[in-house]
Amino acid sequence: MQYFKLLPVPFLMLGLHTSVHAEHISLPTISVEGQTGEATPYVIPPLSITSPDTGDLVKRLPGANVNSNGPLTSIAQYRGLFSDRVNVLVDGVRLNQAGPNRMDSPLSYLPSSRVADVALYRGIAPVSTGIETIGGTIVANSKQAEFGADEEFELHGNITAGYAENGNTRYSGITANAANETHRFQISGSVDRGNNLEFDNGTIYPSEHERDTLGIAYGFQKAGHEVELAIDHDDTGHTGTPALPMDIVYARGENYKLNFSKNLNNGGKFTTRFHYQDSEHRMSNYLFRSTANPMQRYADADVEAAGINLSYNLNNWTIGFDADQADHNTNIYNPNNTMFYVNNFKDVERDRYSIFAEWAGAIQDDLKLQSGIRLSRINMDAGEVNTSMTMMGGMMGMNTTTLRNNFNTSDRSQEDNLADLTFVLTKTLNQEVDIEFGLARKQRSASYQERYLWLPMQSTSGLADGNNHIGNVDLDAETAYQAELGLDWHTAKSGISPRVFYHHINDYIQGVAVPMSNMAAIGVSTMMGGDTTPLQFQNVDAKLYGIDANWYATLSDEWQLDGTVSYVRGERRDTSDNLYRIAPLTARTMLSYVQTTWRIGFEAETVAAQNKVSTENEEKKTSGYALFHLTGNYQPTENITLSAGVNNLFDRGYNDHLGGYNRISAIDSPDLTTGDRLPGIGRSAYVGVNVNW
Ligand SMILES: [Cu+2]
Repeated sequence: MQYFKLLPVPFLMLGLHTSVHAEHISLPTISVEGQTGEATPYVIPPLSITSPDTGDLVKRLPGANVNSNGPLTSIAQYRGLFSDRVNVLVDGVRLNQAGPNRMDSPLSYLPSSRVADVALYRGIAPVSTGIETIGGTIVANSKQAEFGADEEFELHGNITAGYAENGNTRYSGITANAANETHRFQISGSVDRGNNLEFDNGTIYPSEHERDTLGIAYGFQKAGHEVELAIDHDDTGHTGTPALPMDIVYARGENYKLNFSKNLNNGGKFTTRFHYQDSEHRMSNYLFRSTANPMQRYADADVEAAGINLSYNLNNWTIGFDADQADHNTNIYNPNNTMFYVNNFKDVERDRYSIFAEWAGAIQDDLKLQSGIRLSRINMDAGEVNTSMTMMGGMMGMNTTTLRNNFNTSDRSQEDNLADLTFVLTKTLNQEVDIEFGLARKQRSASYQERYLWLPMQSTSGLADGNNHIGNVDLDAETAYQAELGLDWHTAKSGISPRVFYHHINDYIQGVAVPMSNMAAIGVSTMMGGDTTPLQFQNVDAKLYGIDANWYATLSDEWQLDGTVSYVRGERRDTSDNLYRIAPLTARTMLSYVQTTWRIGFEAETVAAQNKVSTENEEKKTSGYALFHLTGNYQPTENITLSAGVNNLFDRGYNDHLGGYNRISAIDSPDLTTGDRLPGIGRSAYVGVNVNW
């Protein structure tokens, strides 16, 4: 019996060998689905884990990538949209960030050693997956115990551990449980440690990390009822974010979940979830950086959030109600001088209330429809702010006073009404070919940073473009019109599922040059970090289009090929500029040699140059590159998988376009130039073990 949704098979296509190899290797569900059309959501098991970062798994989803601001700070990108635009669910919950720069990105809450699977709703995300899904929905799930078959309690578990040479990276995760048919108890935890990472020409400072997690869960099921209570504690310690102005001193907190579901006599199902999050975070500009005493800063941030999801499913219909509330604060201060402070964000509230109805099912034998409507109300507000800088003499005092007064007298209480509509048709042409056609309208309200960043700074949910930004309380919601055309061709031996998409986004929120009339903002920005051309969040118009595909081909009983290719182009429609931080054309191609108990994979990761960069964000171009990775797995027994490999086999030097710029001075980071793009990490040999019991 498989107690974990644990899929030790490190690549997708092994399932094509079901008959040959089924005896020793558990099969990923995906490969079974592979022959009957692609599953929704599209799921991948944790492939060979080579870092503690779950973002490395997300990158393998077609159309997906990650903006990396540090070793644990991966921000999901899907088809050129990222941060608050992508609905990332960790164990079903859209976690909030304590950090105004997304240092504790949602993916950072779930270490790769505890991941059961990551999944993507390709294309248009169903409205049932969440509020504000303009950039799609990505799901990461932790390993979970299943209920047993009878009254007898059984003990099961999983341990995943490994070591990577680059950065002396160590990771380990454990999940242990006792379960019978009615009860299940689970305890899980993880420990991640790593030193500064190396690239072909030296060391990236600071890129060390440390993180611990601990979780307990209890589940009960009887007569069609199921209840689950889960508490997760996370604690990230000193961790570098070289693409940001500060590093992580800590990010820690708790997440509580209470899930309840009931199967009704009429065949329907009622599901509820409550969640509560309490997270706090401290960052510093001198933990890993030489900063003169008077300029030393801490920023303390926190978020407290609570939410509820109710849904009722009967036949083809799902209807639901979702609500959540989040309260954010960030205060910047000098630990050596208690007189200095800035209320970066104070008493910020972002509350969402939403209802939806969705229909999914077959209209005819060969025609499926998935259609939904979601109506949401977003209420936002912020408290009055202040800073000790208003007491300073000269222009600084005058300008900060002006900005403070402008903000405090502005209409900070704002509300948006959002309406999402989706319509996706899938037609089966024959046993091997499905085509998909989708249309949607999706909306997103401004993030709290976009609205309430009142002093020109870089607290921008992880944009990491180096520009000071100021917010804009009057921002309108973004409205995207999305069209999608997909083909899914699948046979036992090979398959491909390309998707072409077009997003037409009105009121896209983007930083544009602060008008010269706002001399206070330009003056403060010039004095704070020397950015004489700060940006202000405004509504502009944008479009994104592209294609992504995943594919597989069986060459023989032993040799297989599979891969993904992702391309997106993002442009402004109101100017001739490009959108910022758009993933370049990327292809992953894996050639595998498979035997019953072992396999070897050789992977090429080829990335094109990105010359289509944002002038507005002063974005730098990057050149293309190819990386080669070697990976191997061996299953000595059914429950043990050993893995080993080498990433970036040829120690190729390269710059990941989504990796940000080096913010560290030459004193602290002698191998790099300040302001240049951060290098990607160099060669890293790794070993890992995965044991189920
Ligand atoms: Cu932070």
